[in-house]
Formats: sequence, structure tokens, C-alpha cells
Amino acid sequence: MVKRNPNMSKLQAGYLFPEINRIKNALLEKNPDAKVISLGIGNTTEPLTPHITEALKNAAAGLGTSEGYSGYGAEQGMKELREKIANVFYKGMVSGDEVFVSDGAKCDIGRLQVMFGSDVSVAIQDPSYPVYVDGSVILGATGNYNNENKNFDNIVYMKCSPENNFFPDLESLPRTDLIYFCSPNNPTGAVAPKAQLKKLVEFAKKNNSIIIFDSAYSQYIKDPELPRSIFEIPGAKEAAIEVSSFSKPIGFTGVRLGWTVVPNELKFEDGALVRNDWNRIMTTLFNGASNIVQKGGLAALDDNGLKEMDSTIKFYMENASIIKESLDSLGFKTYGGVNAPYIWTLFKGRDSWEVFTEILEKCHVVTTPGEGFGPAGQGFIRFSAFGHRENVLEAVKRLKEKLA
Ligand code: PL4
Repeated sequence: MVKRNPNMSKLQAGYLFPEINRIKNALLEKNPDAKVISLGIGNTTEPLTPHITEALKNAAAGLGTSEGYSGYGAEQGMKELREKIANVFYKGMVSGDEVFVSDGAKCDIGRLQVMFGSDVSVAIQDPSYPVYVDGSVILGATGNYNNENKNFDNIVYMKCSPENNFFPDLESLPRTDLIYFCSPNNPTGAVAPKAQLKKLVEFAKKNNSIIIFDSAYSQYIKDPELPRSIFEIPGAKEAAIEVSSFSKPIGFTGVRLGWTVVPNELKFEDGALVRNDWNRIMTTLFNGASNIVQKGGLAALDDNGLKEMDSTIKFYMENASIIKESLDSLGFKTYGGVNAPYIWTLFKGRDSWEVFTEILEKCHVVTTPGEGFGPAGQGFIRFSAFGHRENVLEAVKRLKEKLA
């Protein structure tokens, strides 16, 4: 018999999102006629826009011709796309050779965890996207689970709550090798302004830590004063890696396309370039993003594509306003939903799994319980703005009827 990886048994529950689906399916088994609406998983719902669809179609058709056919491509992605990402999203703050195109931010986070290995200490925002903790547990970088404080021994939880404006008190934190930071944040919807990111970069540099900055929702930032990338902060290229994605801005959740920026300036303690190790990881464990999909990504970054991206984001952010205003009108305290597609809602004094179950059973609306994102999520529910408009309107109608 093969010995089970002992780290797997340290995972505290099933992965959050399949767990939520399981609970929803259990309700449907009991009540097959229930018209369940999902404001739970942040999964895009609207069709791909015409210009981007056309580019995907043309790329697929091209593969059926001798001139248009291509096999394996560069593991790092098409040069043209890497340069376009550097110029359009980063306005030249990074160069194309620092951009590594991939099949999505989640997959890159997993591969980054492989690159850093098990002998690293990590700090994670609490609450946060579960992959940072669960992936670190699988790699064995976390120690044992402590049932009393619901924390792993070797993970530093950076509490992010309304009391600290969703930004941790860095001076009170111990040094860690890695610092995961997500802005706009999933699940709180908070966006760190430049002054906060400046403090974060200074903290990382003082401690010789590396920030893994997740900007999967950066295109949802409307406020021009708010930074869309960690690289807007001077000196960040010596302290940070950024993972990001086409999933949420253009609906590529199922199509799959993302990227990671590893700056040439970023070094390990022995002086080796992090970029070179990332290149080794990508060439070894990844075979390049789909050539069809990369053409779709290129189309998304030309003038027509960017207009379509704006309209997609505008649509979901209108959903966010509808949900936020409805919850506010019911007297709940809400956060986020202005520069991010998540509305983080306080149900004071309540258990978040209990509230999740109550909303599901009374309203047939799926949400995500805050505790699923970490201990500091207790008492909160995350509402996602991804959904068809008629479903969002119906969901808020039910919330107003049943939770008032
Ligand atoms: C459900 C902060 C959603 N099965 O699509 P990707 O891989 O480029 O990006 C995934 C991702 C990366 N970083 C952050 C994210 O919030 C997400 C997507 N998160 C959510 O509801 O929290 C989808 C979750 C999916 C998953 O596990 O990622």
C-alpha cells in the first residue's frame, strides 16, 4: 500500500467551494423544485463579448489550416501577449519577459507554492481566498492545526477587519518568508490604497520577505487613486510577485487564462534570481496556456477588447450596487462592493455557517459563509456580484421578504 501524504490529513475540511455546492445539492435533493440562485462562488455568468469570441473562433479555425496550425508553444506564453500585458495592464512598469502567461491565477498560486517548497513560513490575510492556506498545508509549510484558535501553528494570520480598515498592524507581526496579500480583496472587497501598499512593501523589504500579491480583481477598481498593481509602489520589484487573471474581467473563468509577474530584481537570500526558478518551474510543470485562448487574451487587450472588458465589469458592478443597496436597506453593515465584486456583510453576533444555512433554506439563495475564508470571517457572509441580472433582482427580492 502507498503511504498517504500526511499533509493531506491536516486539511480541515473539504475545499470550501465544492463544500458549498454539496450543501446546495443536498437542499435540491430535499426540495427539487427550489429555484436556487447562486450569489456564492465568484463564477462569471455572462456570455463572452463579440470581439473576444470572434478572436477565439478565428484562432480555432486557424488551427485547422496548414498556415495557422501550431503545436506546443513557449511555456512562458506568446511573446506578443506577454508584452501586451506588460504595456496595457502595467503601463510598462514591468517588461514582457517578467510576465509569465498561464492557465489562471489559482494554478499559478499552486505552482508558486511548489517553487517555495515546505521550508517557508507564511503570513496570510484573515479572511482570505482559501487556496493560500490550503495549498500551503498540502506543501507542508504550516505545522499542525490548533483546534482552540482554529489556526495552523506555523501560519501567521494577519487579521483584516473593519476595526483595522482591513489592513493588518504590520509592526505587531513576526517576520515570515512569504506574505500573501490580495487587493481588491476576496472576500472583504477592501482595496488597499497606495499608502498601505507602501507600508507593506517597506515591511517586506525590512524583513527580506516576498509578497505574493493577488490582483485577480484589479480591473474592478474604478477609483483612479487606488493602485491596481503592487508594482505601482516604488521598490516593489525587489519584494513582490504578482498573480493575476483574465477570469473576472472578461469572463474567462472556464476558458482559463492568467499570468504571473516575477520581476528581474527579485532575489533569494543566496542572490539567485527568483525569476529563473519560476522559469524552471513553468517549463517543467506547465506546457503553456492554450494557443486559442492566448489569442482571445490578445484580442481582449486591443481597443475593442478593452471596451468590451469595461462593459463586462460595469455589468457585474451594477449587480454589486443592487446587492449592496438592498442589504444596506435591510439595516446590515456592508463592506466592499464598490471597487470589487464582493459584498462582505456583517450579521452581528451570528455564526456565519448558520446564517448561510438560513439564507439558503429561507430564500434559496447560495452565499459564502465568512468563516470559510478564515477565523476572522466569523459573523460575515460574502455575497458575490456574479450572476444574471434577473437572478440578482430575484435574490434581493427574496432577501428583502425573508430577512427583513
Ligand atoms: C472557485 C483572489 C472565486 N473553483 O480563475 P483563476 O484561477 O485565474 O483565479 C482564481 C482566483 C484567484 N485569486 C482570487 C480569487 O478569488 C480567485 C477566484 N475565486 C471565489 O469565489 O472566491 C472562485 C472560486 C474556484 C476556485 O477555487 O478558485
